[in-house]
Amino acid sequence: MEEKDLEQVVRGLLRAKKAVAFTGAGISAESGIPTFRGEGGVWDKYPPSRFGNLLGLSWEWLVNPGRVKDFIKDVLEAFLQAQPNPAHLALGRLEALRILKSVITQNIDNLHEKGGCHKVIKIHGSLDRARCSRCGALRLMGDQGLREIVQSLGIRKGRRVGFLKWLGYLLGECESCGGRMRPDIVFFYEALPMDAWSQAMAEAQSCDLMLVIGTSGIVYPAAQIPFLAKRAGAEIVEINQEVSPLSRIATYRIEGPAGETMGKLFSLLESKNFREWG
Ligand code: BV8
Ligand code: ZN
Repeated sequence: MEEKDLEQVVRGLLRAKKAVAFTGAGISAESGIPTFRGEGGVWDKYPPSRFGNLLGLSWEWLVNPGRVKDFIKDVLEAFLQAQPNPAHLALGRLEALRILKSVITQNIDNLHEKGGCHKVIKIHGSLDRARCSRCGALRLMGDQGLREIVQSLGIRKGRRVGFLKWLGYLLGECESCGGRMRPDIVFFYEALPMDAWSQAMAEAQSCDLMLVIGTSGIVYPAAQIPFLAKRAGAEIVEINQEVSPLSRIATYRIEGPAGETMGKLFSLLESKNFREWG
């Protein structure tokens, strides 16, 4: 990671009227949440054809319920032990300085919020929320609620019911209409939540700098977001450990781990910021 690139990005951030961040699993990797692709990724152990969509999960549940429980337990335990890393904290500080106006994330963890960001647009949903399949009512489960689910995985003998019905037992009924609750996350082949998606597009089309951090830029429609920003004239700063399909539209590319890079970037900005503006 070249010092001069960092300087350029800091200048860009100080100049920007509206900086927005677009993040993927890579920003949470240093917090111990495995990414999806690449070495040791989630999809290595749990192929997305079976674990990334509801049909696949329902089939796996029929043939191998124990493996589905292991998948849910692994995902929940990684989520529960994770703490924000310097990248999440740097974004929280950039928001506090009113440089960063929002974070659009593909991640379903809550590390941006724990890192101090308030305007977090979660286009693939959130693991700590359940949603009613009938009326759409949301329920925040919090860490305690998720811990109880991990415990009940071990004791609840999943009667031979369908996967979604079993999930409904696990998550309890909707308080508003008694309907079946499901995780408020977007599986493959499911539509993204309209409100979050329209907010994300509006933010992308009105920013003049986008930090694109830790995403492989493979999953659509999410991967369109940086292209929308580019088309609207924004500078694109890609922070990633490797090249991605988004690299070709990057104004600046910083190759390195998000935590270390964003930590360095923020301390440079703080020194430059106060020096210039002090
Ligand atoms: C939809 C939630 C339609 C669940 C996720 C063929 C071509 C194009 C598209 C498609 C196609 N076939 C199907 C599709 C559509 C499909 C899709 O895009 N598939 C891809 C695989 C081709 N998309 C969908 O199905 C979407 N829905 O299209 O619906 C529709 C419309 C109307 C009505 C009905 C239906 C839904 C997509 C959402 C799926 N849900 N997750 C869960 O979490 O289990 S996707 C999953 O992958 C994650 O949520 C994540 O958002 C997404 C992308 O992954 P990344 O975040 O980028 O992570 P990844 O591991 O890939 O990469 C990590 C990156 O970080 C790497 O670049 C790595 O180098 C870097 N890195 C690692 N460590 C670090 C780091 N960088 C910095 N520092 C580090 N330390
Ligand atoms: Zn309901």
